[in-house]
Formats: sequence, C-alpha cells, structure tokens
Amino acid sequence: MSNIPTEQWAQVIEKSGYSPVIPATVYKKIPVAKPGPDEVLVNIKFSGVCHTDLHAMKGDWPLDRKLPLVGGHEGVGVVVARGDLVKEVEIGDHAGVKWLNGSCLSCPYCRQADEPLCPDALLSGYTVDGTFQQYCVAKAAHIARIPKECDMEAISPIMCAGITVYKGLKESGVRPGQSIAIVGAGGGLGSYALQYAKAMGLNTIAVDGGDEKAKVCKELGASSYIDFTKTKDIVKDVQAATDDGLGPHAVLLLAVSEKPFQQASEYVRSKGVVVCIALPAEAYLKAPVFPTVVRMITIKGSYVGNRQDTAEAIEFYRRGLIQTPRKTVGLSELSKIYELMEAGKIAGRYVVDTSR
Ligand code: 8ID
Ligand code: ZN
Repeated sequence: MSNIPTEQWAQVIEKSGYSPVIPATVYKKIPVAKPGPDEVLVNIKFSGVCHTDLHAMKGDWPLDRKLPLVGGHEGVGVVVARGDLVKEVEIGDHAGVKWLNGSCLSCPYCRQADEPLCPDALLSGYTVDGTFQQYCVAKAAHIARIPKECDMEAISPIMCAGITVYKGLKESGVRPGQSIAIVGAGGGLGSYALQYAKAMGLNTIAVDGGDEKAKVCKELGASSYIDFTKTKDIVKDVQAATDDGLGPHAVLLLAVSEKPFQQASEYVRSKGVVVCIALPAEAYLKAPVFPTVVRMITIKGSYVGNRQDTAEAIEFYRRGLIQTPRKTVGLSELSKIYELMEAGKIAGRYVVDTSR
C-alpha cells in the first residue's frame, strides 16, 4: 500500500442541476478511500463518459443518489490494493469498474445471474463514488477482468456502453441475417451497438441526426442511415430500409428522447421486439393496443449486463471486432463534455484521462 497517495484528483458533484456557466461538478483533491474486506482499490487510468453521468449530475431520474458524489462508471485501471477476503484478484491486475459496483450475490436475482436486479445493488458514480477520480473502490466479485493486451483507454467505454448494448442485442433475440434498427446509433451506446450487431451478422439500420453522426455510423458498418431531423415519415423510411419492406426484426432504443419510444412499435416488423435501453427523464412508453396485439409485438427493458455478459462483451473487443471511436481529454475538462452531450453533439464516446 506504500505507493498509494492519501489524496487524489476527482470530479465531485456537490449539488443537483446543470448549468454550463456554473458547472455542478468541481475538480478538486479528495482523500483516497480504503477498500473494505471484500473490495479492491483500482488506480483508474481512463474512464468513458456516459449520458448516465449527465443524468446523475442533473438528478433527473426517480432514483436517489449520494451527494456529494464522484460520478463515472466506465473506468479501467490497475488494482493497487485489496481487502483481506479477496483472493481472486491480484495486485497489478487490470480491472474495470462498471455501473454495477457490487451486489449481494445471495438474493433470488443474484442467484440466477440477474445481478443488475439485486435490490441491494451498489451503483458506481450514483450510490457509491465512481470512476471520475484516480483511485476507486469496487467489490472484487464485480470488477471486470481486463486482459493486459487490451488498451485501457479504448476499452474503458465497454464497461457500460459495450456491455449494455451487447446485453440488449441478446435480449432482442435476433439471429444472424436479420435486421435491427438502432436508434441513437451515432452516440456512445449506439456506436458500439452498430459494431456488436455487425459482428453478430445483423443488418443495421442506424437512426440519428446530422452529418457527423451519419459519417460515424457508416464507418462503423451501418447498412443504412436515417436522419431523424430530416425524414418526413420515419415509420416508412425504417421499414423501407429492410429487404422485404416489412420492418426490422428488432429495435434498440438508445436515444435520450421520448419520441422514438412511441414510434418504434409502429415500424418494427410483426412479431418483432422493441428493446428499451435509454432512460430519458420523465418519459413514458406508449403503443396502440390493437396493432401491438394483432402484430404480436414485444416491448421490453434491458439494463446493463451481468458478470458473464461483461466477460463476453470484453472478449468481442479483445478479438478485434470492436473499436472505440473517441476523443480523449483530461479529467479536469469533464464539464466541457457535459455541455457537448447536453447539446447532442458527441459522435461516439468521450474518454477522460485521470492523469491530467
Ligand atoms: O442499462 C441501461 N439501460 C443503460 C446503460 C447505459 C446508458 C442506459 N443508458 C442510457 C443513458 O442514461 C442515456 O439515457 O442510455 C441513454 C444513451 O446513453 P449514451 O449513448 O451515453 O448517450 P449519447 O452518447 O448522448 O447518445 C444519444 C444519442 O441519441 C441521439 C443523439 O443524437 C445521440 O447521438 N438522439 C436523440 I438525443 N434523439 C434522437 C431521436 N429522436 C436521437 N437519435 C434518433 N432519434
Ligand atoms: Zn453508462
């Protein structure tokens, strides 16, 4: 433990809200926490910035979080200390700290590997301090194992964005050769969804807005791109993008906007599956009963992933099937990222480097 400092740089949310003029997150020095008996301390090198972190800062979800709070849940670094009960993680291992920081491992959900549903789940950067600091504590059982050959900067957003869309694709039940609409495809989750879907042999219909998002989506292998800001009839356009014109077999909803949640059940193919992943504040799902019934549509939620999903999503990356289109800045510049995110101007992901 001798090389571990007692103080470190962190971005701390001190109050709720959001204003580009007076950012709610403050870059300052705070004490380094000590890991408990079943925990590890990870020297975070890089962390992706997820739209969830912006929700946490604004406090716009119906879920309480701690304050003051260190946000962030896509952190990757090196294990520098471990509690007495930890046997399976070595000092020097590379590890990822995910949204699911810990769970009880004994409730009916945990026993069946639905750990994200654990009523006592600890959430990084929400109910416990997260990865926008240089040293982060996490439950040893839940850290992601990062192969040493993987670049820590590029793999960091897999810890949430990658795992979440990988799990969402599994939940959609689509099979190779089928088609999927990815709504919000040019954003953080979307840019991974396009790649995992392509690696699984799916045709992808990317939906997002603007030319920069179009470019990223095409580069990541989207079969077609529909600009929601330009289309006159999104239902017709999405359906027309499928080979037989009947619509995609599934839809992944990744856009932080209520409207697509109303539209998806209209353009998904009969017997298709709409997977809700984005969490726009105060939004409602609405679908007309008659066509939903007679077209046998499934609408479901999907929430991060379990430890096995994590290992699988990382393995796709390790095999070279997934890239991270990204911009990297210092941790000190976090508020600038929130401004761009709020304006919907981020194509791919922003990553922060905790050393600057
Ligand atoms: O486990 C989960 N369910 C989970 C995990 C991680 C993140 C859920 N999330 C949630 C986040 O909290 C957030 O609400 O998923 C949402 C998306 O996160 P993100 O990918 O990190 O956000 P982003 O990078 O800002 O991308 C959002 C994209 O949506 C597009 C934007 O242009 C942007 O590219 N978009 C919007 I806003 N409205 C759109 C619309 N009407 C749209 N794209 C198509 N149609
Ligand atoms: Zn996230």
